[in-house]
Amino acid sequence: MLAIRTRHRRALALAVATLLAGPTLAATPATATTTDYDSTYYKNAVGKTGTSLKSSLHTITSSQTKISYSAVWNALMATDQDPSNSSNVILLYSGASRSKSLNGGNTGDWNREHVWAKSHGDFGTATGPGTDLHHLRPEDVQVNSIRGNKDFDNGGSTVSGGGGSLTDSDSFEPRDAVKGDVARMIFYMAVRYEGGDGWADLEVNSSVNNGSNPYMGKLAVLKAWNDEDPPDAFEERRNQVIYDSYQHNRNPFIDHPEWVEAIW
Ligand SMILES: [Ca+2]
Ligand SMILES: [Ca+2]
Ligand SMILES: [Ca+2]
Repeated sequence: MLAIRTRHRRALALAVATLLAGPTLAATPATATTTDYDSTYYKNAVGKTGTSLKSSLHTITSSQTKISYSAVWNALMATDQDPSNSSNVILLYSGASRSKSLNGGNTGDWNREHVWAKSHGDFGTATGPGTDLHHLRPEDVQVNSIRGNKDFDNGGSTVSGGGGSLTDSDSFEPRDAVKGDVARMIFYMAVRYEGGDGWADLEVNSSVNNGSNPYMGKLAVLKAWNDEDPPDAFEERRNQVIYDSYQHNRNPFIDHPEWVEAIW
């Protein structure tokens, strides 16, 4: 279903681009599509499903440059820059645009949110999963604190300053516009970290209250969010900046959201 919808979206974008460009440029899409990587970066994964696809994507994404936790500050200023104000970043859950210079730990500052809560697998902020930009986002200090290490699920009451996010005692539901972003970050972590590199094997499960176990829930909810909120230009640009300028690896589920269903 999603694959069909994604193809429709791309086909529509191409049709519009062709109309705008006129007949002389009809043979050349105006913008690159993520599928450009299928014959290169994803060459060994294309056509596979299930554990075979997961294994291929693990190998592909494990070839990466790792950065320090202190370097994450400047990286987030680039990856999450407000498209309409280059002095600001967009905060993940709240959706607010805030000055890059307000990075820190005080009220009104933004800090480095681990979307895969760092206590789930206890990886901390040493160079590794705790500094992997594919799941790190700028977030308001207080909203980040409210999310804490909760698993993801639907429901709860409104989070103050959370842009429409909801929470209850055991789970957090981000605003609609980033539900898919959150899901694809979680699925990236599950594929990237398989326990063979000195870190815990991170996996998605169907629970909340996962605590310090290396799991994140809930699988069915995250799958639905991936479907409801497909990748947009902000998320795709972010993936490209991480690939080009920092880690030189990609989040496969931003390029191929249908691979979520193919694996899980
Ligand atoms: Ca709950
Ligand atoms: Ca989104
Ligand atoms: Ca894993």
